[in-house]
Amino acid sequence: MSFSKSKLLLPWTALRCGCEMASSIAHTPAKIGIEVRGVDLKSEQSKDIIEKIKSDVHKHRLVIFKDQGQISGARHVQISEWFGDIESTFYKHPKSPHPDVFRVSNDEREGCRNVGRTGWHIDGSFMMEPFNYAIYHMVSIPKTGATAFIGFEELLNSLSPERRASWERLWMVGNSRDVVHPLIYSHPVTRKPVLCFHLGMIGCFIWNYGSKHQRVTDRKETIKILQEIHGEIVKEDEKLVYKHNWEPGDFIISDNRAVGHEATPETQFPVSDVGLRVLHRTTLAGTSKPKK
Ligand SMILES: O=C(O)CCC(=O)C(=O)O
Ligand SMILES: [Fe+2]
Repeated sequence: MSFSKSKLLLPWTALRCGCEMASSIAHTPAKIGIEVRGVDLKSEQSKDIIEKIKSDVHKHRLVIFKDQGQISGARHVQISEWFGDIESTFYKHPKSPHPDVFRVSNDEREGCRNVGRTGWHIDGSFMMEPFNYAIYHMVSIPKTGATAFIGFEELLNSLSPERRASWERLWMVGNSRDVVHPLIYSHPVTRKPVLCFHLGMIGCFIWNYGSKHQRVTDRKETIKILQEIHGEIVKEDEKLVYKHNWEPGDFIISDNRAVGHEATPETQFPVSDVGLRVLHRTTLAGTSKPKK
């Protein structure tokens, strides 16, 4: 995988305030996310660096820190707290290093299996206030087992005007709780249009929610719309998709509301074939209900 150098080298270097470690930033191929080298998240960071990281997370949607070695559960939680309050809704696996760290694996003795495998999603789409950020660190790297991401800006820009107009009229209803969210809404920080969905956890859609033309989709139409969304994400040989192939020491901060993601099938390949996969993840409590 090759990365083109971006022109963003300077701010990071400058913010290091003369530190001997060279920082560099490069864009990922699908143009979502940046790779950052030369920042050691294990050590304390200045307020300026933390603010720079936060603004880059909103600007680039994924900030991929390279060469971080093994970050402990406690440190993962500390870094996460830069972004707000952690909210942990998941099953606590006995091997989790911290109660606020979700441990995902291809071996059920090591972590929760089949996470993120039921469809493209944002984390917490079924909550009143979906998670603001998701923060990932792979602590045991398998030979294969990428996490796939899609930038919502790119996805929305790629739609035909007709499709965009029809999605603007859709609201999603979660299948387990009575949560209704607009499929397309405005990101509260960047004000850019983004999507809210979980293709495996939507019970139905409502057309023109709240208007007198409101209509709930039946199962058949629901499936058709889910397939339509999936088809737009993976169209043209997945040209909009960024597949992150994990390398040792990767630590990713994502703007959960600005990107969709899915665990690829390879994430569940057996340990005997691909080696042990263990991913640590935290999620940051949402602070607003999606609204148009
Ligand atoms: O295992 C992965 O690559 C991602 C799983 C997922 O969707 C999540 O942790 O939120
Ligand atoms: Fe997820």
